[in-house]
Amino acid sequence: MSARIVILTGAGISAESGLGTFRDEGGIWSQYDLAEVATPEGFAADPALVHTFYNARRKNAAEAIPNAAHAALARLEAERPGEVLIVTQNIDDLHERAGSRTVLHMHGTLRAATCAACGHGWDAPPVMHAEDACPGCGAPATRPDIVWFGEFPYHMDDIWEALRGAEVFVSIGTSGSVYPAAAFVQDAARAGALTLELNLEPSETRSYFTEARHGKASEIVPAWVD
Ligand code: BJW
Repeated sequence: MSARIVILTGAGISAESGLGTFRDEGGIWSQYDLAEVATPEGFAADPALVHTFYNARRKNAAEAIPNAAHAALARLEAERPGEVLIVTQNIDDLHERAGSRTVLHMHGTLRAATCAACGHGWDAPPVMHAEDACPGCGAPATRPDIVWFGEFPYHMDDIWEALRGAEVFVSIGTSGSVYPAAAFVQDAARAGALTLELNLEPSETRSYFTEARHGKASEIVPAWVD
């Protein structure tokens, strides 16, 4: 996959749409134990708890509305067809609902379900339960199609190929604390790309970027695009 501009987004781009970030004060990981809700071991131990967590997040995401930052990225792609790739760590669909077409969800999506027994995939209903049978093999092993800690993120070959060919790499609304996404800036820089961080505050990986602008995504992303 190739694109002149590769854009990595994280929870911060959806914060002003009302979806919580993970590591900010009062964030998701201050309310939930990530080992219980975002690991395969946590799911095996208490699938009902994990479904309750993601059912609530699916409902919040469905009610959220894309903000000016999502809209600006959709505009950028419309103005430069074929040149823009969004790689998102987010499991919401706000990029798509803002009009972005080329989006890779490296940590999965709330819109999909998968079977922990056979790997069959299907569209997630609004509410999922641990005892729901998989439409493929019939096992009561349905799970949200989300990449948890210790699992291999999706689309990695396409992402690494795009990073190798990118002229510009932009990271928006991510703390830079989860790998492999946190290393993308170094991958892109090694390939010769200009690198730009757009975030509320300097991220963990700030020192690897050639340029940074700090502020709310709804302000700094449109300012960069326009
Ligand atoms: C605003 C704003 C506004 C706020 N405007 N900005 C030791 C060392 C290195 C790595 C490891 C290690 N031990 C284990 C690992 C690997 C592990 C990892 O990285 N752990 C770290 C904690 C150290 N990673 C994995 O296990 C991954 N898989 C993997 O590595 O496979 C092997 C592999 C190796 C090599 C290559 C390829 C593969 C899988 C990671 C799965 C992450 N899953 C989660 C949960 C599931 C999805 C979900 O439920 O939503 O994904 S964790 C959570 O963190 C979620 C996010 O996508 C992810 C990143 O968070 P994000 O988006 O950065 O959010 P925050 O809250 O951290 O930051 C928000 C930022 O926005 C802040 O900076 C704010 O300032 C800013 N902000 N408001 C602009 N209005």
